[in-house]
Order: sequence, then C-alpha cells, then structure tokens
Amino acid sequence: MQKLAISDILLIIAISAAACTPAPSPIATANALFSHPFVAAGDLTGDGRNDIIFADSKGLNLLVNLGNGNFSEGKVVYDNSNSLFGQPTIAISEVTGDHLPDIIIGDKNGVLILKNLGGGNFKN
Ligand SMILES: [Ca+2]
Repeated sequence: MQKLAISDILLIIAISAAACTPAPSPIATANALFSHPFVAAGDLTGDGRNDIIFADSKGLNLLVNLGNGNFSEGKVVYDNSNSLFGQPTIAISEVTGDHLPDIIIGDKNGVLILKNLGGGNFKN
C-alpha cells in the first residue's frame, strides 16, 4: 500500500506553561493528502472525557478517550472521503436537541451534521 502523505496528530498535555521538551509523540497517524488533518475535541461518547476527531483522506476518524492520556485506535465514523477531500473543517456541538454533541462538517459541498446516536455512532 502506497502512502501519499502522512501527517501526525499530536496530543500535548500541558503540565505547565513551559514548552514541552522533548516534543510530544503522535497518538495517531493520518492520511492527509495535501495538508495537516483538521482536529476537534469534545465528549462524543458521553462518559465525561473529551474524545478527539480528525478528518483525513479516509474520512472522519474518532479517537475515544480511554483516560490518563490514552486513546483508542482511530475508528472511521464517516467514510465519505470524496466529500472530505479538500480540507474539511469540523466542529463539535449539540445541534439536534437530544443533549448529545454532534459533529458539524464544512466541506466543498457545504455544511452537514453527523447526528450523535450514542456509543460512538453517528448518522448523516
Ligand atoms: Ca468521551
């Protein structure tokens, strides 16, 4: 399998205002074709811990916060890579009225909402 480009997602745990030394290690790799992946954080699983989502050429990936700075393997929660191609932006906010934070994507076609169904599952 040929990789076109790889960007790293970095998780920086700030213990103080001092710079991190040495540089933090990536917690996941992304298949970003032309640039860095877009990243957002919020509690998407309802356990009180902020999870991480990032968009790359494969789609939208969820890293579930396992606690103590550990995250699950990336799970693709939206796999429309054609829609995401071209640097989508992503945000997390509750916009459907069910008190579960949803994912909002801005891509080349417009803005879409991935409704949070709970348990790390989403529906367009
Ligand atoms: Ca969570």
